[in-house]
Amino acid sequence: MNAHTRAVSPVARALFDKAIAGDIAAISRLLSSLEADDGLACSLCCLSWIHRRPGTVGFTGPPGAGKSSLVSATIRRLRELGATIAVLAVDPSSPVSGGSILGDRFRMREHTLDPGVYIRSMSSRGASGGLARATADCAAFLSGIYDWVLLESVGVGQGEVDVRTTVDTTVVVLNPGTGDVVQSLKAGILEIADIFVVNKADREGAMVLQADLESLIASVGSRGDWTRPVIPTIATEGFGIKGMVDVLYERRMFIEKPEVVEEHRRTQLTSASAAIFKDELRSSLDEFLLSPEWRKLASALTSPYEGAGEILRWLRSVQPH
Ligand SMILES: Nc1nc2c(ncn2[C@@H]2O[C@H](COP(=O)(O)OP(=O)(O)OP(=O)(O)O)[C@@H](O)[C@H]2O)c(=O)[nH]1
Ligand SMILES: [Mg+2]
Repeated sequence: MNAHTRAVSPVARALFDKAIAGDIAAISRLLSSLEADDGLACSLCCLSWIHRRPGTVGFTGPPGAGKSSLVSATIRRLRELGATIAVLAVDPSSPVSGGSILGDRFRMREHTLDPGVYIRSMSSRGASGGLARATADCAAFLSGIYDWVLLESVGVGQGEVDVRTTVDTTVVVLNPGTGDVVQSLKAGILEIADIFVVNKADREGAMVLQADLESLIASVGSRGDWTRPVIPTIATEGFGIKGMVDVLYERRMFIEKPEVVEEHRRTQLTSASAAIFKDELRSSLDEFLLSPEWRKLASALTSPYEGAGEILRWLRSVQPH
């Protein structure tokens, strides 16, 4: 783990300085570096976390809920307000939503020539959750340059947990008439949402879903002083988007409050640190389990608990480099 405690390399520093000044080629190179987890990645990650601002917003929800349409409408509104935006479109690896990439590209097309909008696709392949670990670093980095960083995460399930730790604000997108409320409770969506959007409000049942969500939120109480709003939208027509963007600004002001900022930062650094540690631990363990030392130990084992004990002993004996 020595790579993660090493001082920032001068090469990384130079690249970072160029990127933070808005050099698009440097921005792309830097993001590729973070994504590839190459020799510069650790230094760049460190710099990115130092410069990050609380403008990262994740849109999550079931497949087809209208996340991409909402992101696109949000960009439009933020541009009207003069803000600059980076979009991290996480290419889903799951076969369920794999077909949506083309559609997403199409929905983003109107923004690709706008110099105030930077769009980058990232792959989520290989990550256990919906967002690759590098996404958190890339989002942190881009937040230092652009006023807002918008992410769309793949589907429901384990992915949401990642969204929570990657972004400052999580928007959960649901639709009427799909039994989403019960399902989302099961998937722990209530835990992760900062803002609920009832999209496709042109469909029947939108008001019922909104009322259900509001009573659900009231029953579990607010998180800190932030009361989670439920906003009806029709993303394809731009309905409700102005109000939703106003809430994004309110949320940002809330996170920037001195009494919240420290706690927020601590929570995010804790999750990001734990994610890195788990990754490192997993690869070290995999390596150990292939070693001659383990083969010898495994031959003498009488139970898996004994084996787990041996692994624990090995872990305690591992010294940081
Ligand atoms: N009627 C209606 N249709 C909508 C609305 N918002 C989005 N749609 C449509 O719903 C479909 C899915 O929208 P997307 O924005 O691709 O949804 P998504 O959540 O990004 O989908 P995945 O990325 O595949 O999970 C598209 O055909 C949209 O045109 C809405 O408010 N009302
Ligand atoms: Mg989409």
